Amino acid sequence: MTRPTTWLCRGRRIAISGRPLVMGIVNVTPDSFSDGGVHFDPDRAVEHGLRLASDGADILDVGGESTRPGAAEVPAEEELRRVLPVIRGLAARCGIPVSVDTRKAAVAEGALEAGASIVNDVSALVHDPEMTATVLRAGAGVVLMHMQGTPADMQNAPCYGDVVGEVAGWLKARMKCAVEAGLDPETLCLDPGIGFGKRPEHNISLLGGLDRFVRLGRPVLIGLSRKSIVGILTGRGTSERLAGSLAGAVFAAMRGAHILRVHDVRETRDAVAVVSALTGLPDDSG
Ligand code: PT1
Repeated sequence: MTRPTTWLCRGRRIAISGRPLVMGIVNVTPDSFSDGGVHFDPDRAVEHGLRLASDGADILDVGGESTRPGAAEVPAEEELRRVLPVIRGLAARCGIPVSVDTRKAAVAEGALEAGASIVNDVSALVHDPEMTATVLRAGAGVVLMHMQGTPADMQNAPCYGDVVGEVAGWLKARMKCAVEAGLDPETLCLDPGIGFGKRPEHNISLLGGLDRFVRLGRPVLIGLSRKSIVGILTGRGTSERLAGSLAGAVFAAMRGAHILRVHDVRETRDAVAVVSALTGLPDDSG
């Protein structure tokens, strides 16, 4: 299987052949699991995003609805009110592609109009029947993520026979469905959804079996920054999970992950620079 070399996002080709890219998280929510409320004010959220860009982020992911376990759904109008000024500000000033983390077509539509070029949909175009048409019209890049259940109920009783096989099979089916609907396969990116309807052992299996996702032929995104899996393995609270998160990021990079979604951009860039040099992945930093 050839390694994909680009990710097509609204006519812009993001190079993904070398070191893993770092996607910086910009939460605009009062209740996010690790930094909720910190950047709830739009100006401060833009400032934070610009800081992540100068820290070396390759992509910024802006989200106005928390999808952590147990989180409640946010109405589209409220989600739009939160993310639009931030996406507008960042798209105009940050110089790197901006992604919107949403399951709603109306939010994606507004975000794309405001300058976003990627839709990160944790429901893989399932939640909103209008989402496929929205991303198709814009030619946006799309992250298809796997989740068992919904954020509200996903941790109740996650259950799999062969978690890696089931998640890979499901992502492959979602990819086929997207292409049949007219999306360019080159716009797609895949994500096994660490922490989304998974027990600790499921998350561990998914990371160990990451090559199965890489073999699907599209870029693979991994988000485990500060998540409870890191907390369980280290015994640390959300604010003390940097070292564990970096170890997970390095492991994912070594197993072929193309994009790492993280809170701590500067530290992850350093970790990725070292691991890339030692494993012979080209690194374009300098
Ligand atoms: C992710 C991701 C995301 N994660 C993509 N988008 C979150 N593509 C939001 C916990 O167990 O991995 N990939 N958007 C955040 N969601 C969670 C899930 C946060 C689980 C925390 C946990 O602590």
